[in-house]
Amino acid sequence: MYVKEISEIENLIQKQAQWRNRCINLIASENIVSQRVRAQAGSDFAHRYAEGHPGERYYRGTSYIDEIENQLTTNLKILFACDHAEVRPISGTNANEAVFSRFVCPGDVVMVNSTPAGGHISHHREGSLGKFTKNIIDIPLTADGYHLDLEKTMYLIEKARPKIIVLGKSLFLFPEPVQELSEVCRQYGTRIMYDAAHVLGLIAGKQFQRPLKEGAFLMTASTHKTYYGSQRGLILSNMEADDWRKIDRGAFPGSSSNHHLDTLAQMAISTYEMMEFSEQYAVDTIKNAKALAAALDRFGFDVQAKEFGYTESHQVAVNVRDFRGGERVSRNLEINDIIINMNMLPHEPLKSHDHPDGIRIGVQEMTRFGMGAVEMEHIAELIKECIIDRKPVKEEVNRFRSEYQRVKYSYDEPQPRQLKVLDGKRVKS
Ligand code: DSN
Repeated sequence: MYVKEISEIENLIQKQAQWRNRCINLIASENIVSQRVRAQAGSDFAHRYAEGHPGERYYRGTSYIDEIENQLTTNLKILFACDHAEVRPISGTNANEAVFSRFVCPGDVVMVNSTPAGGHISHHREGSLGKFTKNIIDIPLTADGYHLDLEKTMYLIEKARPKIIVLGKSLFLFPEPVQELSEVCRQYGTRIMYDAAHVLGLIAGKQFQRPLKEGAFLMTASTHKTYYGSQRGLILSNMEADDWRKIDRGAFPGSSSNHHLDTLAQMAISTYEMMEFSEQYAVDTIKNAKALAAALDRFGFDVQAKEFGYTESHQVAVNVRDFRGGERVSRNLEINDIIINMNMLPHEPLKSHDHPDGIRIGVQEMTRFGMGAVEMEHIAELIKECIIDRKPVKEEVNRFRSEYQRVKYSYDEPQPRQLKVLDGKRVKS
């Protein structure tokens, strides 16, 4: 009865894959998984349940996922040098909710990055945090807007005694001063929560700050931005066992029931890829972001934080008010198969969220396809031609992108041909 409708959906799925494969994808919160990880999407685990912990499930039939989950947890503890890893949240927001639901009570003060400053929606009054307290205050920023004002923040911590300060954000150009705040936070009983969603892969690759080492009480994250895993969430920490039990209950039954076992198995594979390749990937990603920022600046764009070297992450922020704002610019780029998102910049009032001055660009996905500084220069040129010269660039975007199809930093790469022994002779396999 619905055969035609189903075909239409299948057709849309195919069209999406073909289209985004022709595009220069620069959304800072996305990435692609390797072929090897993708091949496991929709495995038998996609149909199963496994509430609880490996070996102590509420369901039978879980012995294989138990083994996978144990391996993943062990590997994450090694990769991030921490005592605890909670892998059951199915998204970054879900991970944040697991924390807020156990550590924030009505009336508690919590300090966060404001939305224009880049704070994630789950840290806010309208998002997950707002379900647990309304007493949410913004972290003060320095005049440039991209750094926390240390003196004012310390003063506020002393006066307001927040239960938690949430560092880490979605417009995330520079490391947060975790170490610098850790002493004053200890003194006033404030716990530092670090939302590493955007920079998890850079932390894994040891090219960004190490929040847990610097004094963060815990780190939450999603697993599919600079950490090129399946779409899930994580909580990592060195906290005491009593506190960790609260996180455990926050994750299940607090913020999830079943935890989507097929993407968990994919995440276990991605984590091995990260263990092997994240260092080089993080180095290349940050180098590319700096190269793209410098080229856009040279072509006449108002690239943010120039006096600080533009960026130390995978992101670049640009004020495009002179080109009719982020909404118009992102739309024009999309017509030309360059995909970015409009973004509020720190100087903007909250009400500008539908028509902000800014765009946010992330280079992590194109880096994964093997692009380097030369390619970043070409992407900047295409953006300039599209936005400043108002020329169509779609054809060149598609041609250029067709040259970058293989997912690097993974076991998808052609391996050196193995020599194997056959009948006493060494031959190529
Ligand atoms: N809102 C997403 C981002 O684009 O940064 C993260 O969840």
